[in-house]
Amino acid sequence: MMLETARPYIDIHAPVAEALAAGRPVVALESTIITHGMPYPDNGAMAANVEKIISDEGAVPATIAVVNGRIKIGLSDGERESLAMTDDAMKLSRADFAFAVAEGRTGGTTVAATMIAAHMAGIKVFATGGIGGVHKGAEKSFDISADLDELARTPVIVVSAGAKAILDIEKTLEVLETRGVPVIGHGCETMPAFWSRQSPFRAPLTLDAPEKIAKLFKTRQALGVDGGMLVANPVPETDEIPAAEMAGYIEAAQKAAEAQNVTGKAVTPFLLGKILEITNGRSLKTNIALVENNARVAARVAKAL
Ligand code: PSU
Ligand code: MN
Repeated sequence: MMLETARPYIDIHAPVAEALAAGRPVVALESTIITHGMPYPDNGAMAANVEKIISDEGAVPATIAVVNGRIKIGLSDGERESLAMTDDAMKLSRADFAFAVAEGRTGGTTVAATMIAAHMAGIKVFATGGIGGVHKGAEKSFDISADLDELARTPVIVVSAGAKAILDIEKTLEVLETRGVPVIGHGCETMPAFWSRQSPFRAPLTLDAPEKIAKLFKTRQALGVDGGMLVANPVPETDEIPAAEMAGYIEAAQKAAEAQNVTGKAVTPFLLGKILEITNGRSLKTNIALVENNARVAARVAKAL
């Protein structure tokens, strides 16, 4: 499975290596959410908790990152905590993943880079918060996340809470359709919007059980239809911030980004930080709850595979 020439660059954490060798379920986790998505120490606590949820479900968690140029598939508690405290970590996507390896740098892997590394290691399921997508105003900025192209080409199931509501969800769904990515609402017919359970858009497909998601993945592979799948799993009701309320916070954050000329890969972290500030930390609580919820579903999908 693993490209022979990649092997010297990769460290697979022992419990993950054992599980993969024995064919037991493994769930990959991204690390940009740790390095750029949440403030310290909440980021470290979230990362530890999400790993625990996956273990409790009977799967093995593998948090993926690049540490001093080494591709890490699974981190020890110490490595994970130290990544959470690294304040100059890079944010790594397909474009700069190999740069960090070649230059011995440390970085959090986005959905795109985590999919690449998970696939290298033979991991098929990956839990995150929200994927990157088409930004509002993309017709001017051309800001479209590499996560969408990665979903089109790399055969990994990504369990998310939909696209972040700071994005243009409608355009994100259009690009995913064009690129041949199945978007599956988990138990919902409406596309969730990260902090909120509802967006104004229908989920293109709906499946209501992890077993069915696993079956779809296997069917695609059997048919030679390559690429990944996006599962959109709504945040639990008790933790959601309703879409109408979020809209105002998002607009304010967007205005601040424009006023401060924030562009490129700094946009997502800036908006997340701003929204956290505006909501007095409530958005962070929701973000943590939805990642935990996604980890649970991802572990069940991995078991069903
Ligand atoms: N979800 C979160 N927080 C984050 C991200 C997702 O709750 O920080 C990260 C993911 O790693 C995702 C990335 O892949 O943001 C997208 O960044 P961009 O739009 O620059 O591609
Ligand atoms: Mn971008």
